[in-house]
Amino acid sequence: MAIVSRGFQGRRRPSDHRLPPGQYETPDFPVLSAGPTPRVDRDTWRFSVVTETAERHSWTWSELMALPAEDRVADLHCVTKWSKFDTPWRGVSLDLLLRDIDTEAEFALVHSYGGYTTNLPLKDLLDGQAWIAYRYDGRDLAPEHGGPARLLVPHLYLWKSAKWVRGLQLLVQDEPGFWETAGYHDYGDPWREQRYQGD
Ligand SMILES: Nc1nc2c(c(=O)[nH]1)N[C@H]1C(S)=C(S)[C@@H](COP(=O)(O)O)O[C@H]1N2
Ligand SMILES: [Mo]
Repeated sequence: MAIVSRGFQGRRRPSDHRLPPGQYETPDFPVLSAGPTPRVDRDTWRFSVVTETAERHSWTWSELMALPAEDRVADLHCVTKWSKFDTPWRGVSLDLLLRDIDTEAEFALVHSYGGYTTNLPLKDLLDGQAWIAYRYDGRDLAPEHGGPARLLVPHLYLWKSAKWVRGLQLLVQDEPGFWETAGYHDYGDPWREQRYQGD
């Protein structure tokens, strides 16, 4: 929307302006999972994108590892009000994974091993805004934080960053995921404090 600062995506906010409304900063990295941590074997792991015409594109773990990775330092904002600054990740950009996919879809429903889902506009996964992240702070991503791989989409509340990510379902019409069905906001912009439906 017409909020002037939204135009300056690449520019770091001054540190006193890095905390979205209603958030507090923590040095911890809390674990928030709606169920048990699924055990995901790299040998059988797949990341799949299924389009609205049921066209499927899949990557094995070794295919993902063969793609160029990006290092990205991000501030994380959880809807339970903690924010963590300067978290260092490595992953593959969704721009790369979605590059050759032919779609008219405007929405994505993200699916995880274990059954978790979350929805977001497809455009929020593009233009250097989202990664399939598999390393954190120089190490393989720990299972409790979503290893072997999770979605990282740091400009939205962290519930959109699906842990144990398994794939994307591309949709012409938006469909709510797990927390969105339970009353959380469809989009979840921390800077507009979009915590719940109607915010
Ligand atoms: N698969 C899956 N992904 C998930 C969740 C979950 O329960 N299952 N919780 C979400 C929520 S609410 C948050 S705040 C973050 C927490 O990530 P962390 O445990 O690495 O801090 O993961 C998000 N991704
Ligand atoms: Mo969360």
